[in-house]
Amino acid sequence: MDNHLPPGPGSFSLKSPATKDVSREAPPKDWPHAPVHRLSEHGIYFVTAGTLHKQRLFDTPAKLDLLERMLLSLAGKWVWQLEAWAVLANHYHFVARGAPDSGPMREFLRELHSRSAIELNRMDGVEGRTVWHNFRDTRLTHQYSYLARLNYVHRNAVKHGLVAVANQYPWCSAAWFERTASPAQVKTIYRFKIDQLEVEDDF
Ligand code: NI
Repeated sequence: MDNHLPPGPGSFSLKSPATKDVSREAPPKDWPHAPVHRLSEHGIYFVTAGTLHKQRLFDTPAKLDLLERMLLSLAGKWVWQLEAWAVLANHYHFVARGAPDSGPMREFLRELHSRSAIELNRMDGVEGRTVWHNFRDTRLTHQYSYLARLNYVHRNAVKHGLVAVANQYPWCSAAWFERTASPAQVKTIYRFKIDQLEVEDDF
């Protein structure tokens, strides 16, 4: 036998290509349009929602990705333009601008909470676990309070001690804002004092 002969065509097989279950991946990141920074007659809302008992349920990058992407894509579906957002392990905040064809905020949040809970429970292999506790939405009617809350949300990861500089936190709007807004807008917003704001944020 000559061991140096190549193997016959029937003696080897190609590895089957790796299959990827895309249904298990978070939806693509659906970036909002550039921020506007004027009050809107259709309403601008500041929303905070927390998990039940403030449990840190979104405690991995994949779970934070899931929640952030669902927030961004459902905001698009319900026609709420996100201007600032921060997604953390046990709560989130956002500022969203309404338009004439925006759907009801409560319906948008209901769908976000129900779909994110189902998907998170599936990832964790648990059934029927309550994920969300409540939410608070405030309509912003004064320019100062609106702009200060934009800054508050962009920088929320810093407030919670997760990063030193807001744009280092991947699941918030800071890096997007710095990339999308004009340098003057960024400067103006980041200058707003936020330590005096009364925001429920003891998460
Ligand atoms: Ni917070």
